[in-house]
Amino acid sequence: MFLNCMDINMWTHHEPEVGTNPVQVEVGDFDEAIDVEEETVEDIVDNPCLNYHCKKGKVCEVDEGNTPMCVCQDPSTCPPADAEFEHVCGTDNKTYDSSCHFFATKCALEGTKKGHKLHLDYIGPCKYIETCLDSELNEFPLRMRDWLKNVLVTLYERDEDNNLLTEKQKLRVKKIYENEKRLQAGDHSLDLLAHDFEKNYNMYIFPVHWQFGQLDQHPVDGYLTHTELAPLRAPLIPMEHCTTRFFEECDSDSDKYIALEEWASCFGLKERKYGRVI
Ligand SMILES: [Ca+2]
Ligand SMILES: [Ca+2]
Repeated sequence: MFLNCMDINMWTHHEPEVGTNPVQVEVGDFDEAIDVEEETVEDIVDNPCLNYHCKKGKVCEVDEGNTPMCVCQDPSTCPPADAEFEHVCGTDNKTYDSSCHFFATKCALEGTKKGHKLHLDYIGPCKYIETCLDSELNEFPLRMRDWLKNVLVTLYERDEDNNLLTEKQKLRVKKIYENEKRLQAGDHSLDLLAHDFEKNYNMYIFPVHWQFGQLDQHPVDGYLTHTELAPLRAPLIPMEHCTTRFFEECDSDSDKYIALEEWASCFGLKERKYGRVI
């Protein structure tokens, strides 16, 4: 299956709001490695756990002194999954009922080598994923760039008062949207996509950078960790068998982080254009 068959609303089963940027919506689901500061709120007398935030896989409990603390959640307390799309596949190639079950299990393994290596791999039950051939890998950025551009244009069209984009972002997308030479969304041949990238190169720069900015949030440092990339990667893998290989190779220096420069270059952007658009 290819990206150009994908609709912007492919994630709507998680978020019914049409046109919402899937990436913004999903971030919270993958914050396994993001340590949220565990603050105590003094005013809450009755339930010290109210407003006490625990990271995914943990729940708040009070000790003998009525002090709240985060403990691993018992997977059996996770709400049962209503449908198959709530299942997730771990890097251990095991299907978990839901991301809640996954993170609770991961929490129980904290401090072990197994736990350290275990990540949420993709959304949906584990399945056989074809090997990505070199020729297919080369097509991936072509389709992904086109898709990112269409996602942005669709967000812009539907934005109105939703503020899905900042004013500055809207201005940038407006330029793409109003450009008559823009390749309209559709099922295009790879030749046409390649040709359009060459001809309308400037229209592709912002969507690629915008996506990076959407993901680079914890922290905002110009690098994507595995966890930061997850909101884009995890729903894509079951549909696009080159996803894993593409992002692995994006990390060209193999330091486990995708730097902005690495990101831009794996989408085919030329180096000298980087700084201008962020
Ligand atoms: Ca980051
Ligand atoms: Ca890297």
